Amino acid sequence: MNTRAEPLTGSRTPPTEPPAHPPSLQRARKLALGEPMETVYVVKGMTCGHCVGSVTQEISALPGVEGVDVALETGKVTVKSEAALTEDAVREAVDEAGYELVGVSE
Ligand SMILES: [Cu+2]
Repeated sequence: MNTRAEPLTGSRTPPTEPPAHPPSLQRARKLALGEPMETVYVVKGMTCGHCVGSVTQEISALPGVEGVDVALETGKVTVKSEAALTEDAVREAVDEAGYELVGVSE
């Protein structure tokens, strides 16, 4: 068998190159800083949305914190941060809000 996939006089596909994808600045920044961390803390004493707001505000003010999510029923506070936070720093923030940090949840 001597078949050619492309006829010699046929139309050739134009040489289009896929656009280069330079890594975005955001991605480069993420790589430099490492993966963001997520830690779940347990806070005692929160009873309503106002408590949640206070704790969220205080922890959000810590350097490197990217997000705070409070589950009022369980007292669990999920903190997203660029790097590991010290428990002391979080304890201080929770204390500042008027509540007690019980510890870190698994
Ligand atoms: Cu409250």
